[in-house]
Amino acid sequence: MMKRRFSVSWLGVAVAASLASAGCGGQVDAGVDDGSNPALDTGGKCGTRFVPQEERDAIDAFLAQRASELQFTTDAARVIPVHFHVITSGSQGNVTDAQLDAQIKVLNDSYAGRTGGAATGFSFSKASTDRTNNASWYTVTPGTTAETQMKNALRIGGAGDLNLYLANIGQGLLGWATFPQDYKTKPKMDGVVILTDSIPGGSAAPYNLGDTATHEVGHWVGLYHTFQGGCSAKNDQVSDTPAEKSATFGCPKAQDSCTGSKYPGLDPVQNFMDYTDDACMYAFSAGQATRSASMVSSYR
Ligand SMILES: [Ca+2]
Ligand SMILES: [Zn+2]
Repeated sequence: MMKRRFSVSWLGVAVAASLASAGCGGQVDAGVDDGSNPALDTGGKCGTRFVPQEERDAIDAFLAQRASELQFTTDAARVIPVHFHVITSGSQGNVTDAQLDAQIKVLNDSYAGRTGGAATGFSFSKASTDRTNNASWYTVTPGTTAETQMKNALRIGGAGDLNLYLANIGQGLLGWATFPQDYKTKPKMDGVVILTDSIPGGSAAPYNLGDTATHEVGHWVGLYHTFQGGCSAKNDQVSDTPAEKSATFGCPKAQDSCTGSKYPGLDPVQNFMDYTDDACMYAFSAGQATRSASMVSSYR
């Protein structure tokens, strides 16, 4: 499918990147964290909610306390069972089992560091697949009745089970996810929703190599966007991902949006938690591996 693209301006600052999609509300993470733009409507490619700095700080305090109490180690392997929920509308969206297996392989290669990044302790195993013909769920978007109905009807397992919904998501979004800390209060809503055509063999080029799932599962294991917090000391709460001012699209060779001695390093545009093309994102950082292990150990 073609992704809609457009450019927007905010407070006179041109957001020059062509942004995939439109119509997203203030819940999505636009990468700007100065508190002045709760209704910023950039239309990111990811509809995962924006986690405010206070919540991020509280979580990190909890992780630090837990680490000191439990002598927490981050290298433990964890196999994550994946429950695929394929939403169809008549003959549309009915992807093959081989495509789902290919998506599992992308997740495993990405999280094992086989594509060039750091190895996390996570691997993924297809645990179940169900297929549901429902025209209104097929165009599900974040925060809707369709989302609640779909997840209440289909979700399987506990906090450590990854429920991966495939649908022809509306609003031009590629996907969205819930965070580990959200499970406790909304267990049925826990999971990841991705655009059907983003999986390997899908038609959502340049986002059809399976990295939408890699990115959204990154949120599900507790990672923020690399541009979370923009040019700030903590930005994405990961020390080895250089600060990045806003989401990067396309495939820039090198880019440095947060400059000066305060913000060393080039933008992590090759990181799975940015918005670049699938062919251009291939890495998690060691710090992200540590953070995600800590988050999953603490909350899942
Ligand atoms: Ca960082
Ligand atoms: Zn995202």
